Amino acid sequence: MDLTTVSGLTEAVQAGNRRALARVISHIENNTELAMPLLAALYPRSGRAHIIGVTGAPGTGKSTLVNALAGIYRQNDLTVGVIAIDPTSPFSGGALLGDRVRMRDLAGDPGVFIRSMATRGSLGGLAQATADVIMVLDAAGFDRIIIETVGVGQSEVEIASAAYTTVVVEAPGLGDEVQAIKAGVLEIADIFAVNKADRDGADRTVMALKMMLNLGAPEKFQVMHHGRMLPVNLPEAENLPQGWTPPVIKTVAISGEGADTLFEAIENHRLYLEQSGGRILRDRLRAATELRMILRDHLLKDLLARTDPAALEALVAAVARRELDPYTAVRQLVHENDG
Ligand SMILES: Nc1nc2c(ncn2[C@@H]2O[C@H](COP(=O)(O)OP(=O)(O)OP(=O)(O)O)[C@@H](O)[C@H]2O)c(=O)[nH]1
Ligand SMILES: [Mg+2]
Repeated sequence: MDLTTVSGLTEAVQAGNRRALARVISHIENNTELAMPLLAALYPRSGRAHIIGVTGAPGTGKSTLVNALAGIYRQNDLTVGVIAIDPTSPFSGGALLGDRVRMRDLAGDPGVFIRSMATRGSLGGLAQATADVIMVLDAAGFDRIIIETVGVGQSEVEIASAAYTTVVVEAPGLGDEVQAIKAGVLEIADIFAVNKADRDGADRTVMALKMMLNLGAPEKFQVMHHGRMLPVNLPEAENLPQGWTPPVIKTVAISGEGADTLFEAIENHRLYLEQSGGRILRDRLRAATELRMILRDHLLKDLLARTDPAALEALVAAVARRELDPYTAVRQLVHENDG
């Protein structure tokens, strides 16, 4: 197969060719001329994978947990793609994870594909590149795709919005749970994992989370899941059953304890989404998020390409000198480029 052409690469990716997969991802990350035709060719082949987001504060054990989860998926004959978005992730450094033996098993296993993506470039850029790589892994036939992100900032929420099931990882003694709720964790969590349950305080963290969930009318969050930042009108949202309360699961990622329960919870959530129509709603939300992301990027690039750099510079200077407010400056920019 010719791995230099769009059709050759597309075919090879679908046939499970690893080298082709790595090449396609490089094209996307480097935004080469082949990137867009490749994405266009692969998109219709995607849409089958279940996408799982794993997020939480630094050092809570996300990578170790993802590793344990991937092992369980393999035991269940399901293939797994892992995308780690974090420069400090052990996945990127090539360092071995907690369970060395299992990791070595995963490393040589064609049913697992691990890729890390650096948090470089603009926020929208990374979120978009991540969405593209997820789509490629999906088209390549991976049954489950796990994305690891750190924290719950806006960019992470954007990245996490690509997931159908979001697992928020907490660890005992790592910061104040109330703080985590403020950061918007309740809105995005479908499942909580309280990792490092071999340490003191895990039960307290579990109780605190359960209390928050009772206070927080979770069914409301479930319906608008990821949609809070996305004011789209979706009639489906009104007909959705509201039956999911995020389970709180204790895990010890280094030994794999509790990972099977987490696996079951994820699969239960997947079934819940399918049976309740939630998957269709999330597909609409994902499409809306992605369209907006690409549109924003496209319009900005397009406008900047048509703008005289000197004129832009003059506007920037005028705003800096307070002779012009930024809103008027933008209106001038947009109108000057009309027609
Ligand atoms: N005691 C204990 N340590 C754990 C557990 N899970 C992970 N660790 C350790 O915690 C440290 C961080 O684990 P990682 O898996 O790298 O955590 P992470 O959340 O991916 O970290 P970042 O990606 O840097 O945010 C490592 O030293 C792990 O061995 C656990 O269940 N119990
Ligand atoms: Mg990590």
